[in-house]
Amino acid sequence: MRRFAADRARKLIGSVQRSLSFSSVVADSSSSAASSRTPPPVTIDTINPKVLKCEYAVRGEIVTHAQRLQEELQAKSGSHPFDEILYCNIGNPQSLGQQPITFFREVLALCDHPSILDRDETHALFSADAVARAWQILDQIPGRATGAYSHSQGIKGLRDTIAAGIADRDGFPAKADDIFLTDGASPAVHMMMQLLLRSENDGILCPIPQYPLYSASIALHGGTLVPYYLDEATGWGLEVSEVKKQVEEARSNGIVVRAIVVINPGNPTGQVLAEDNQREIVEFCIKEGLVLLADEVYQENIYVDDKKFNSFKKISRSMGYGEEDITLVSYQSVSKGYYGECGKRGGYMEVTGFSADVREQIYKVASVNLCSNISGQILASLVMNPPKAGDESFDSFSAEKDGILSSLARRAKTLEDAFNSLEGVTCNKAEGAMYLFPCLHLPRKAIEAAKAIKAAPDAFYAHRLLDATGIVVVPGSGFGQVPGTWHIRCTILPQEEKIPSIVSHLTAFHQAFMDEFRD
Ligand code: DCS
Repeated sequence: MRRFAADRARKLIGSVQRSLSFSSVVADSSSSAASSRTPPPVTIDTINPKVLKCEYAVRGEIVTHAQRLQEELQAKSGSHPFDEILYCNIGNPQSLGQQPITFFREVLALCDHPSILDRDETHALFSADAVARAWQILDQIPGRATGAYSHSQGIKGLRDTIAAGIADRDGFPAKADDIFLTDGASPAVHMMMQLLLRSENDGILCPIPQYPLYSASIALHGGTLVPYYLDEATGWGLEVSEVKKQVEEARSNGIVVRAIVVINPGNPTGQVLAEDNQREIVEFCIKEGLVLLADEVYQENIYVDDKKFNSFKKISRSMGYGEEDITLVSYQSVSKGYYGECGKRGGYMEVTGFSADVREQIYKVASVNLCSNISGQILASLVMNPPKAGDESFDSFSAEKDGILSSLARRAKTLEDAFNSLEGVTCNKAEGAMYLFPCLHLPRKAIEAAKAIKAAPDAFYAHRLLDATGIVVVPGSGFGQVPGTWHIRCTILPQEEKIPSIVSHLTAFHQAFMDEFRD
């Protein structure tokens, strides 16, 4: 991970130096220009070092390479041994053909163009409950102005709807005042890091492997990532004894551990936490005085019958703990679930257990960004309050939702089986979320070949896979992993009809790779 950053930084430095020497050649031919030339105001050496330190592998170097291959394919078909690039690097369902939920889009369209709400044709084209919902939402927006800035926490009526949806989900009350609507979950994560991290002596516990938004935002906000390792042997289990050990070690190194990130269901690891395990984590946070940052964006993505999503708020309240006992942030997003509306940028965080003066500061930070986009806000209210039995759209909505989720479950299982059938590959079940994270037991010669070109072995494998098949996956080194182990992350999102050909290409590639490097 670090080596790639350094390589990239060196490349950037190289290109800046090249452009500098070019300008000095030009300058040499015109001495008056040379004398007026001032050094560039920004160089790679003078930008914020926290920016240099920050990495985000999901859209990293391998994706840049894939985009280059795609351009080459477009310029000359047949230039590579595949017809298309399959982006399995990112959880972006609609980019791979997943269709949006009709009811959600109907409401969005009507809210954005309310002048059609009263037209006869509208009632023929849109479902009655979508029309009714659009009116209801517009009535909650001052002046029905969807193009106006809203309250910095988001439109109050939408937050009421979301709070009611959370209460329905959990069986415990939720308040609109606790909801901050954001442009996806990412800005909400940044906001909390900004609030918590005062210096590099402040640490945030993060699972390893983790979704690199966390390592990136901790780096950008100048804190320290305190890792706790998930146990691959027990299906990426979260052992509180491991977390405790890491907290103690961090504290002995002078780090003030402020919060723990728990991603449930897990990214990239796909595990769904058991209720008992969640109780232990809640107890641990209370005992150690940690903020619990619960990333619950995959709450609708569960693929196994024996596991169920439970929010940390529900777990802590059901243990009898109230706001005064535990400080909890829950993130939700419109990007995931069965809706997959990543590009609409909607989401929220529910913050509970902060004192009034700290809450004011969170509000102040939110207000600096004015507000999140209104379509994203509307969508967040829709995903937390979808059509109910008896509504006109209910049957078609349920068919769309169940169709997407059951297909994702089948794709997860087929790809899991495919990885497990490869020589030297073991893959835990994706109980939830959108990814598989198989472990590659690579031959010694492959590891040496990777080292010879200064690449991490899993990055080397991922590059070879891309060059041979057009399949883009992310090397495990982008998420963190136990040193000496190698993984790749592959989404389960390609459309179902493409899965058999992905499996056969993957299998053929892997066999050839193993044959090439067999010890
Ligand atoms: N939290 C987790 C666990 C995520 O996986 C993601 C996105 C986010 C937060 C932020 O998403 P939004 O800002 O869109 O709400 N997942 C990335 C990933 O791993 N692939 O695609 C994006």
